[in-house]
Amino acid sequence: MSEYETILAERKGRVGVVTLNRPKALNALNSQLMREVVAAVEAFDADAEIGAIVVTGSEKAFAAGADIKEMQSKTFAEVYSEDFFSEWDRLSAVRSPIVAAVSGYALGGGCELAMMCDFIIASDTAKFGQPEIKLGVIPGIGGSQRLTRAVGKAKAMDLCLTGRNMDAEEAERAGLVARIVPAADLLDVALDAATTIASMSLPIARMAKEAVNRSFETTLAEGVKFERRVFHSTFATADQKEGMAAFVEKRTPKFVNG
Ligand code: CO8
Repeated sequence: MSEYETILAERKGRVGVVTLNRPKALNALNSQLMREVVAAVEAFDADAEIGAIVVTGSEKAFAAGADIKEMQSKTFAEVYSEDFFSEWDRLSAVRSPIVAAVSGYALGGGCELAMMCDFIIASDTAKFGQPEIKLGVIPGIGGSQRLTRAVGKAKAMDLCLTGRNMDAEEAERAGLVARIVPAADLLDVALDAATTIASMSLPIARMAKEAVNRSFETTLAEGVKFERRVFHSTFATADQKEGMAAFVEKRTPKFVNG
């Protein structure tokens, strides 16, 4: 897909891989990159052959934040009228599971982009932070909300108020990161995880994602009720019959995504 200039988008089997590609700016997230990431991820989401998506950057930087040079001279009226950065919200509406493979810097908008994905696999070199305060702004792509939900108030306040970074170990201990792997293995491990997800029934994987995400938006009792109704609805699919038959018959299931 050569229509993109700031990212690479390629298929690896049933996985769509989006690689941020502005190496000279450490993958800083300018408007063009934002539009291209959203377009590529949405295109993979709409593609029946794709069962999961990986978003990644370079070894040195997943993304060093929103593009400071692009933002520097904007006025309040401009950012307010454009609803600057609101396009990123479209990633939250993507139904396919998205894995973030993070190496090096994931700062500011970079950390926020990683948190918009469904889970983060980090290399042992990864560094996460919300350093916006050092620039005289605050997180603007959901960092103050998603980081707090991921790691709790104490650490979110620490990071947002001091602007310090946390390394991969600290991020994993705090619950931001699902797994840490050696930098050289990062993409392989992320692709492996995404390929495993893509081998499941696509609608059932989407239901699992929807159910987990619901926990952030509702009470426990309502969330459990929602989960149970979705669980019940899995029994209307051929893939539930196939998955359980395959277990009983001691064979690998052949899901039909229906
Ligand atoms: N924006 C633009 N350019 C950047 C950015 C960035 N976020 N980060 C790095 N670059 C550029 C540098 O300017 C430099 O370009 P040049 O060679 O032309 O000078 C190039 O990338 C390489 O960077 P460094 O030379 O600085 O590389 P180092 O290895 O020395 O340092 C760091 C790496 C520590 C990551 C450093 O680059 C850095 O601190 N970057 C900025 C990190 C940051 O503050 N990120 C938060 C940005 S703000 C944000 O994300 C959300 C704002 C929300 C606003 C909401 C509005 C509605």
